[in-house]
Amino acid sequence: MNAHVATPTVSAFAWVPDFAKGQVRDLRVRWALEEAGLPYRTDLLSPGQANADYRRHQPFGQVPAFQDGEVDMFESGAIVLHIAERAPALMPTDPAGRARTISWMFAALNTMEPPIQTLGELDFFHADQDWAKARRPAMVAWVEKRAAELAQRLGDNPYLDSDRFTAGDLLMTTVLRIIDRTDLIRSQPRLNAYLERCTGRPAFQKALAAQMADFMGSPPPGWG
Ligand SMILES: N[C@@H](CCC(=O)N[C@@H](CS)C(=O)NCC(=O)O)C(=O)O
Repeated sequence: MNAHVATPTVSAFAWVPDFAKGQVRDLRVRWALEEAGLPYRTDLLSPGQANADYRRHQPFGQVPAFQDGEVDMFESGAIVLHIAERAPALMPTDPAGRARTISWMFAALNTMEPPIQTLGELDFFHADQDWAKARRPAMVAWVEKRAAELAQRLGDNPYLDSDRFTAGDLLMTTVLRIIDRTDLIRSQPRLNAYLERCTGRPAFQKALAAQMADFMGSPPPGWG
């Protein structure tokens, strides 16, 4: 990163319910910064603090938002791409390698995440409702199909781009973890080993510990 660029700031929540701890999407950005060896600071939002001022940075009131003195941006995938473009640890610099990395980043967010996130929402928020029970088998089948295809492509390679970890693995890992309470991913030996490999990286462990350590805020009324 250029010398003039300021210490990156990542927005995150000061408190979330237990099921979301370790899952909030600022984790992606923290992890990318750790892999890139870049120190950062966090801007912790209290519950309900996504006000008009914050929405100038994140129009939907979500986390993460990101500023580094050069850019002011939102969307975890876009932020990770911004970091990866400046960090060879996250993306090869040759055009073909860069294209492969970006393809996997979009595959994680645009092909794998929709069914996985939908299934996660069914299980986290609507599990007791009849419509969710009726919808779930089709979502499970969709996730299983994509997981099998991903495992097939991964083969015996350690990472999606063969033997090199990239921002594609970073995003894919965070997506696959969304449904870690099911065995849909972990029951695939290759995907289980892949997740263990990626989450075993020191940068991931550091990012996860930092997110957990930041959950110091008080729950909003009615949550605690
Ligand atoms: N596509 C966005 C999604 C961000 C997102 O869903 N953030 C969640 C936390 S993981 C959030 O802020 N939820 C609160 C809300 O949507 O109001 C991204 O990847 O940055």
